[in-house]
Amino acid sequence: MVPTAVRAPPTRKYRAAVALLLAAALLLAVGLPLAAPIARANRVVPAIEFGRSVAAGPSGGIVFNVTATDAPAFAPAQLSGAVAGETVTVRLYNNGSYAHSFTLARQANVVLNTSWSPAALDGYFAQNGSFLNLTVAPGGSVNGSFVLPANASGGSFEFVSLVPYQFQSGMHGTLVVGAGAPSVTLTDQALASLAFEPNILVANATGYPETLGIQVTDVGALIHTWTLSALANVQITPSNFTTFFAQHPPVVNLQILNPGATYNATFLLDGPGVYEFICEEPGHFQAGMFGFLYVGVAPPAVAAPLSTAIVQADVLLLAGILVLFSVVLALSATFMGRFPPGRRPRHGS
Ligand SMILES: [Cu+2]
Repeated sequence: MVPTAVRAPPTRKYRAAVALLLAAALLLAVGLPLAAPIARANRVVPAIEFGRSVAAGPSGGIVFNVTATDAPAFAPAQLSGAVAGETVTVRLYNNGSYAHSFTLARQANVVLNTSWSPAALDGYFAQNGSFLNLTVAPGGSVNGSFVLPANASGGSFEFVSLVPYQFQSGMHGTLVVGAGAPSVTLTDQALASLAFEPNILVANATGYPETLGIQVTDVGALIHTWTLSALANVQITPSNFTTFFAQHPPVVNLQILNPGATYNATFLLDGPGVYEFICEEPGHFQAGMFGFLYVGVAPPAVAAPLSTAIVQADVLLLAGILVLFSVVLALSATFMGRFPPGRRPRHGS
């Protein structure tokens, strides 16, 4: 089967093949250099710094998110993780249709008697004072802070609702002050580029619940928050985080209000997993201000949803497909050229 005369193959297909090859070359020449900086910007910074027993500053401290319900009850009813000397902030949410109060006794290790009348309960607080006395309207939220005295270490402090008959019906809880400092204090930075660095934090917990510390320095010029999800292994998004945190109050919500300053918080996690943290300032999460805290589980080995390898592989794959098409076209053009042109189906001009 040696062809004696080969009919000239259709040049249109060769032209298409050459065009595809040029497109592939262009894609490689432009796409690969573009992919590198994109990937660099999205890389996960694996540098994790561990510190020990960082004292909470006056601007930091621990934040407890407490929901008052019409049960009536406090959720959670047990608050722990705070240490003596630190600033305690309570963010009180009311998801019911009655007013509630969060009134925290100053006396350690005193259990108030639920058979007391509302007047007797009021009388107790009038006499002994309270660390905090917040009242929250239906559907509302309110914040309050106080500093735990040094002698509070290891103590239990009861909090109640002073709205008549709510305490008597079970609306009370306990703030347990830890004896020590966090086992691990993680450090993070809020950057001017609207990112946290590192955005992967790792804590090797020894047992649960585990007390951890976070230290965030604002190295940019804007205000931020460092807001940590209370739920492990749940990914939150810029579109759902407001709803999510309304339903699941964050375990830490540091308000980073002074550029250049460092903020601390101590918090408690109930179990291992990956906890997402974000900045709640409008637009910041969307711009990339989020990260993940790995507690008792291994952090991603090579990580990054957009690594150099993945982006460049996309470019290479696309170029490869173009080359393949051009080869097929060229081959078919050569092959088809051996048949009378009349046999080829004709497509539009
Ligand atoms: Cu921010």
